[in-house]
Amino acid sequence: MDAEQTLTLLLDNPRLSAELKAIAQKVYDNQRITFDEGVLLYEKAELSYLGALANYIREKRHSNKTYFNRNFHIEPTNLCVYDCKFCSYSRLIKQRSEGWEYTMDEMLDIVKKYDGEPVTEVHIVGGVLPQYDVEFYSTLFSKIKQHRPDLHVKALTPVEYHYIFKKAKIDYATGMKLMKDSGLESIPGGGAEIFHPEIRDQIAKDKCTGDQWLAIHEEWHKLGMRSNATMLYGHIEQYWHRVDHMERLRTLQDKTGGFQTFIPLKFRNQDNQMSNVPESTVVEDLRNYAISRIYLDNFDHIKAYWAMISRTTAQLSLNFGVDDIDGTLDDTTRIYSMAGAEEQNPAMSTKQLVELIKQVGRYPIERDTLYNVMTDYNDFEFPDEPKPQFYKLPVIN
Ligand code: V47
Ligand code: SF4
Repeated sequence: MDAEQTLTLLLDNPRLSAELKAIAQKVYDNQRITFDEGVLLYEKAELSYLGALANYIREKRHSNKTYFNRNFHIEPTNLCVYDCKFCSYSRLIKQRSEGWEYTMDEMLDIVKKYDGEPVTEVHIVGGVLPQYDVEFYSTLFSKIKQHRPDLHVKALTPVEYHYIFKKAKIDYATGMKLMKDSGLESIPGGGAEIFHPEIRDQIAKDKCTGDQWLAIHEEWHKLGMRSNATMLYGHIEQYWHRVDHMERLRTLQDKTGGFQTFIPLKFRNQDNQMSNVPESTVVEDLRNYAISRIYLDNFDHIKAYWAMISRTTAQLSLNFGVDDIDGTLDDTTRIYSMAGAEEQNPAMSTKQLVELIKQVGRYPIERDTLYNVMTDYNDFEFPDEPKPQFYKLPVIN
């Protein structure tokens, strides 16, 4: 049965409540759901219902295609002037002796380590420290581009940009233009957390507000550039805060069209000041992916960060609206390993990721940052792939 037949069956189900049927009909008719309907989905919809709707949208947009990107990370430092309660980089958690603060040359050495490797993107993200200012980052970006012009620089979040522009006494528009001219090509989705001040003030008090986060992305989009958005869910927020978060993103996306991908980030409770807060269940994670896919009708992609949710949940997520999986290579992103990532060593080779996607009947597509297709792995044979071995089973009489 395909995704359309599944949704049609659901619409014909006499036991489905009128309100959930109305939402399913909207999805079938390609209509946008409202804020209240978003909350209703979180409060009342079962996983199988949500999966039917989200998978219908996913397959209409992307059929079986599942994207991934070969990138590597640079984390300039694991120390931070801010004190986000969920973060293991926070100044209250991290003792200076356990910290690192890379110099410009050390960061360039990391880039050089990947010379000759088939990576298309460097993702730069980490803590906020005073020495990493406008001049530092603009020089870093231009040096990376000088060294390797084909490497896409996806770097920093509005948290860093707000901090460094304020210090340099320049406005967001001037700052983002300067970053673009220095070699910045896109902005990752981090720093969004939960926009609503009722929650943000409790978990991420001093850093940029939700409005400032959105304003910086808006300036970036005005320059014709693309970015991502995240949502840190499953801690002290209520369902309506999640819908409010997505509503703000959907509204900005209507205005600019600059977002590419939405990445729900499951709150992990190790090694931070919120260890007493229980983590969401797998069922809740899948429901959240599905509702994101349904609500954000103007976002092309929903991405799962497999290192945080485990390989099996990542596979499952592909039936709940996700069409993109993050993370290949020997890319041990420490921000996650420290927060209690599902995988102790979150490293997966391209071959393993391709297999993970194929095992659940989807088509792996390697993309670049802007979703240009690099390699279609559907019929691809890895050169060093061992030939399948068949063993004769003993005949038991
Ligand atoms: O903003 C911090 C999150 C984010 C925890 O754009 C935590 O392609 C869970 O944004 N539990 C940074 N999450 C990472 C990020 C990202 C990741 C992958 C891809 C992209 C992209 C962006 O990490 C932070 C924060 O929301 N984070 N601590 C934690 N305990
Ligand atoms: Fe700093 Fe970002 Fe961690 Fe907040 S989430 S403490 S801003 S590294």
